[in-house]
Amino acid sequence: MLQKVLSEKIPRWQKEIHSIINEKGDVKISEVSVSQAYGGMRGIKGLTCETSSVSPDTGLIIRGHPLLDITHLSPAEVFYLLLTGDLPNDDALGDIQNNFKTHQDVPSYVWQVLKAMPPDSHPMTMLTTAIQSMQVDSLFARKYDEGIPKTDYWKWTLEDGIRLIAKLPVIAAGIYRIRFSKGDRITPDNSLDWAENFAHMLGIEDDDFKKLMRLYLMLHCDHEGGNVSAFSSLTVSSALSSPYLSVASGLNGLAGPLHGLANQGCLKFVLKVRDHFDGCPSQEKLKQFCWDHLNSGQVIPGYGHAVLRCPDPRFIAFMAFGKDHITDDDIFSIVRALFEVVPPVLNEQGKAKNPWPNVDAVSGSLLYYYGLTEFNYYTVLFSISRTMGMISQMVINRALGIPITRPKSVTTDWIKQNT
Ligand code: CMX
Repeated sequence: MLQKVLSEKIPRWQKEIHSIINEKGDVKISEVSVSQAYGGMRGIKGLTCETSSVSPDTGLIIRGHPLLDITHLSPAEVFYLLLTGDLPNDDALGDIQNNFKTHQDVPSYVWQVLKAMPPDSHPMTMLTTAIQSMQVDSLFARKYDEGIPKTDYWKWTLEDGIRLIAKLPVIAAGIYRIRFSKGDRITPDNSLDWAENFAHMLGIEDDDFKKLMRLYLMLHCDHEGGNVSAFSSLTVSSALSSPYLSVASGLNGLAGPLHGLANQGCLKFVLKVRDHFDGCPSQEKLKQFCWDHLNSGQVIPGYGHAVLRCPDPRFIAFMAFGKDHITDDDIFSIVRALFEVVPPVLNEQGKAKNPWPNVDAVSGSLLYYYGLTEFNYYTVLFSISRTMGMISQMVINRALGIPITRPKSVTTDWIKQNT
């Protein structure tokens, strides 16, 4: 059904973009300064992304919907929204959910690969290795070799994408049970939806945790096109690498401590506070602790952002969940206290352009509360969700015929001679 809906929409999108390029192709939308060339290309408008945008003042907007207006959507609904721009009706939603169930079986070689890895492998390394190993089953790669026309690339990208997304909760839960010696893998329960099933396969049978998983796997789904994981995945995908290789590349970027791994770093920081003070300290003591941390040359994980200039709406949504469900918990109390203390400290320090919390400042504390205490696993959850955004962006870019990514670099000598 998704194929049919997209087959109707794509020609319209292609037509619109062709006429925009014809009419406005020479209009400048950005200029590049020397400091931007040396500064991670921050702020340069140099690519398009149809699935979502991030406004400095309000944060994530998915297909025109500000995030906080749509936190009730399930991950499957948000995947449909990312891809098509519309909310699914019951039939379309049922179709996606069926697809996720039909394709959830994980090939046995994936488990062999995972079990052969060193036992102390990082769960993110295990995840991207598992995903890469499935390249062998890529329909896109096979069809490409058979010589399908360019106009059909998106269809096989979508087919691979759905298969990958369907399997991810099973693979990720399997990684959790293997890596942390939790016993046998738990078989999926097909009466549950994609997110609830993930909670079940982890072995955490709490109804509120299942609710949290629906929210968690919805909130992390996408964050426009220029962040490290989206852009890495986009670049690799633009070479027509399969969705398996492209998603693995993006997730390897997400595994960096300044990006998705910050949720692990953040919980570690919170635990350090708890252990240091044997509980939640006063704001005055917490302030000093933050200053000591900054003065030792480290960043405060979970705070700051390259684009946002406000508290991240994903942070707000998780905080609301925590306030509704958690009472009397040191970890969550420290997270709340940090929200009071850190922004003024970062403002006083005067370096960070955005002193506000991002999603990673709170997400781990909720997982910890429900017993998911292995914090080096947290970015795996982020990855399951973010794969929906990467696949959606990939399908659309291939449908629109966006060519291979190739910005131009210059040498410092060139800058000296030409500026
Ligand atoms: N604590 C301390 N210093 C910080 C800071 C923080 N949380 N955030 C930014 N700064 C510092 C930067 O390190 C930089 O210092 P230098 O000039 O000494 O290099 C200075 O402030 C300016 O940085 P910026 O322009 O405000 O931020 P960037 O766009 O360069 O980087 C980010 C953004 C997220 C990498 C940065 O804020 C950071 O390191 N935050 C902590 C890690 C984190 O939470 N990452 C998760 C982001 C969300 C995600 O992708 O999942």
